[in-house]
Amino acid sequence: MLSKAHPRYESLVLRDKIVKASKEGILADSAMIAHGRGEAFDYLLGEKTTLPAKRAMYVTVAAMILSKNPVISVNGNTTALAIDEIIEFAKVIGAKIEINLFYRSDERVKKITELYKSHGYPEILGSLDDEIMYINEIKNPRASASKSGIYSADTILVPLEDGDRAEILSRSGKNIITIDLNPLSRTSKMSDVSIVDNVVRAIPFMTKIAGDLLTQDKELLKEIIEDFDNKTNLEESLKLIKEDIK
Ligand code: PTJ
Repeated sequence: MLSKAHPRYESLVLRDKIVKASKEGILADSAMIAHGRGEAFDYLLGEKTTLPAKRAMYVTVAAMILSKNPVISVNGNTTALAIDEIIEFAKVIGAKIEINLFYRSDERVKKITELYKSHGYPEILGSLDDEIMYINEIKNPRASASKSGIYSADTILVPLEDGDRAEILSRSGKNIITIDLNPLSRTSKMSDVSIVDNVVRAIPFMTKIAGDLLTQDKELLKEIIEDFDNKTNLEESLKLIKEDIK
């Protein structure tokens, strides 16, 4: 039993979720390595949501509201860390959720599908019985996507993504938004909007923002998007890390 008095309580709770999900067969074998890398960057960011991250989240929510078919792509880690928060955000923002795994196996897809169902989300895409297509006609598991989800989406939120897939998606002409604690990752650099924050803080924060932005004029939402420059925003995140180290 973890003590709330422990100075690293919140971080330990996340580790606990990852360990549990790993034992249940939800995660990829290398999921803990990915989590550890995320932890290291979160530590350098002071384990808080920074101003550039908030800015990117306003842009994300505005873009998702204005999109015709926004989709949230989920993998093992995202599911283990924030399944309920993702379902809530998807419902508030009117997005679909699609399972998309880097290390895809029928067994993991089945388990993750069942998990979403048991958390009250039966309409999950990317399941074994879903119709799968190939983005840019690339016959490679990286490019596979649900016909009514990522394949036809105009905006895709891809938390904790790997660089290869972000690159394929980015070349498809869709709006690609990532949540990645590493501002130097290929995914962060390839995406149109990169939220440098922990997925467990970012998703609930965006649900809150959505409550506000859904009531706003569409022109204002367009302005929020037009004023944003991802490269400059990523540089600001890096600058914050450097200042923190000093
Ligand atoms: O479930 P699967 O099969 O799709 O596999 C998922 C992983 C994450 C194992 C796979 O996509 C992978 O290997 O990813 P990478 O290449 O290790 O990239 C993961 C990125 O997510 C890294 O840049 C980490 O810094 C970042 N990251 C890790 N934990 C978090 C995070 N970003 C935001 N929030 C986190 N909690």
